[in-house]
Amino acid sequence: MNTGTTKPIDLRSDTVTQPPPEMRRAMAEAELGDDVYGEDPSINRLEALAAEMTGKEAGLYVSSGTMGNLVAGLAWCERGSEAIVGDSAHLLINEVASLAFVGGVQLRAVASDARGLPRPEAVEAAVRPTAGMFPRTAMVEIENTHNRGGGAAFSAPETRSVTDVARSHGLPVHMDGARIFNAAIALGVPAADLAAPADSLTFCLSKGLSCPVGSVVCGSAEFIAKARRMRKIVGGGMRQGGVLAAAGVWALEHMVERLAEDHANARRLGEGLASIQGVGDVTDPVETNMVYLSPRTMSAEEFVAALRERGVLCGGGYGRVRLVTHYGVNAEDVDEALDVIESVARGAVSAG
Ligand code: TLP
Repeated sequence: MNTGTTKPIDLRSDTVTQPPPEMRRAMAEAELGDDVYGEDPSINRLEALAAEMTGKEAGLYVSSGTMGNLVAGLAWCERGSEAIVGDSAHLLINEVASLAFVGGVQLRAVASDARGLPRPEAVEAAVRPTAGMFPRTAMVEIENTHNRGGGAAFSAPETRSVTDVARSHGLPVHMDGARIFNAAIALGVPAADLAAPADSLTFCLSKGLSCPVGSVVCGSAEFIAKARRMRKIVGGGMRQGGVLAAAGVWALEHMVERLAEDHANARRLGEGLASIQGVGDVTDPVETNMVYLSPRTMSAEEFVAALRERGVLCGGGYGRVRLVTHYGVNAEDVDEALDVIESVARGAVSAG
């Protein structure tokens, strides 16, 4: 039995990434002002760059992806209205019902395909009639890349199959594009092309782009002005937050292209897992930086615990183990993790 790795290999999430030294330097040297007065040059620069790269008019720096999706939802949806989401959306499952809690917005979950895209016919059927007794449908939400969908990267035509339905009812679309740059690199297109079918999007700086914190909401100038008020309501005024935003500027300039390495490492991991006899079902094809494994011989929780004991960290639940590649993991780490996984899988097979 493989007794473990020489150092912990953390495949739980790309949120565990540490800022590179040059990014820390950019943070230390950032020009600062009071963002609530609109005077922080580093935040203003980040917001302008984010808007340009996503093809939107304006941007808004927020502390997290959860805050970004919340303030966007609050800007689109009034209390007592309803937002349509796919039934495996991060917003529905992993954001502590924030829109319901803070905004009084009801989420209506609709069937999605295996990669997480809401089915257009399910979205069509979920739009409420305008009669007095119904909640008003106020927004449709989609996710790209899709976390529970195995890191699926949706092309603009795929996304449009859903957003066209929203548009035919005059509904705005918010895109949870936490990993939109992973999608753009995987598909070989600008992020702006993928964001185009949506009216607004949130993307994260503190995942594969390796910033310590932060996300940006992008959309029309009018929408961002509303979202800015909502950010203030939830206590998200940034003051001298430029010390953090400078990391985001540096990341957008230097960390986007390298996401291809994470994708290559994830493919290596997926192929390695698929070649381990009896380990279970593995994401195929691996589209971006995530690999899911449904272990055959033990529960996901047992699998995660057995790997953790041997220095490989990953996440697990609902019968699946998630492994995510990122800036802190290289090809040798992937190979070392595969050795550990093979040994755990072999141990379980011979014990069973
Ligand atoms: N996702 C985290 C966990 O919450 C599951 C992760 O490790 O993947 N949208 C998507 C698609 C996300 O994956 C996440 C974070 C968020 C939004 C929220 O971002 P944060 O954590 O910055 O609030």
